[in-house]
Amino acid sequence: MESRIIGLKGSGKSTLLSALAEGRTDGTIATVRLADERIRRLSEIFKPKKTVYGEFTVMEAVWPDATARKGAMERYLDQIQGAQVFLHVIRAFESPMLADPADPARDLQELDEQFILSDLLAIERAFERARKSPLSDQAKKGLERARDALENDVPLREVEFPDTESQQLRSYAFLTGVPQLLLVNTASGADFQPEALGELVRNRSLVAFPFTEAMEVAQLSEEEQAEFAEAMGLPGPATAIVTQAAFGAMGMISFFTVGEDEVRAWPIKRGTTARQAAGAVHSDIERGFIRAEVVGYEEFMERGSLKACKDSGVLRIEGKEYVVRDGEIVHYRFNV
Ligand SMILES: Nc1nc2c(ncn2[C@@H]2O[C@H](COP(=O)(O)OP(=O)(O)OP(=O)(O)O)[C@@H](O)[C@H]2O)c(=O)[nH]1
Ligand SMILES: [Mg+2]
Repeated sequence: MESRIIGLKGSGKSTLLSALAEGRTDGTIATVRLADERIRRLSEIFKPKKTVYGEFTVMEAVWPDATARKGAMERYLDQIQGAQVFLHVIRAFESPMLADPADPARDLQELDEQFILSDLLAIERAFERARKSPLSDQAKKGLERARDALENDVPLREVEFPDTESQQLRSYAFLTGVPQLLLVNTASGADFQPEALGELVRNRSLVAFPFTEAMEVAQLSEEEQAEFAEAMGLPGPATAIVTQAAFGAMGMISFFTVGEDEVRAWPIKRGTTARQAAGAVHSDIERGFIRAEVVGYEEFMERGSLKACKDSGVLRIEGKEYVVRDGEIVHYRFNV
């Protein structure tokens, strides 16, 4: 999974990256583990040779300097292509390095407007090119629907396109189509009221905490992090808060495979069927799918072993169209 940290100059993007990376970063990019207490507990039960968490790639996209030469904004917009989720950083602390006082609403609005403009421009260019090589009807309809929304300040992630249109639009990789998580960087000890941003939040999840303190907590051992985060009044260690919220914003869930060799989390889109989900594990399992044996995480934890689940009848047999739910432990039967 790919994410990008976006946000205006000096908002705290690099600080967030180092808090998330817990020391494992080369400066602009880090691989961050998707915090999941359930995997840790399953691992305690199975004591597998290997425990695998979900992972995110997190990359900082550096906001262009006001003094940067022409084309800097275009390069910036290129840098953020390919992300499945944006971690949108908003400054709510007074910075000695910046002339402007903190104004989260102004900053949020500025970046949102940039994204809308960028998408409108892409649509305009698409219509221009269409004069030479015409667009399909579906593409044209999709682009018109997108333009109408954007002209009314509605980001494309809020627009429901018919399947035929959204397929046509995928190649444009519109910025406002990407889900966002709002991360407000507060001054330490300061409370942040999301109401301060009012309507601007739209339907995005929002988490507020002081990044500098989160970065300090991230230097500690795993055991100490939760304790210190609580003592400092943070909602939790940065990796836990941010990865879980980002995961939710993308509409992703996890299912688990368990055993003596490996306990592993598999991130999938909500709504994925058992057979499609098998493809995440191995294409052979998807192709040779026979059935899935499924038990919910809580049901499993109450019984403590797969055998006990089977004996008490909570281990279900599901077919290929079954929609996998968050936290389910899945064992595939397949033949190749
Ligand atoms: N007071 C305070 N200062 C912070 C906080 N977070 C970041 N800073 C400071 O603000 C400055 C900018 O932070 P960065 O993390 O480098 O911000 P950035 O968004 O990566 O900046 P650019 O990459 O230049 O756009 C640094 O001097 C930080 O120490 C915070 O929560 N409180
Ligand atoms: Mg930076």
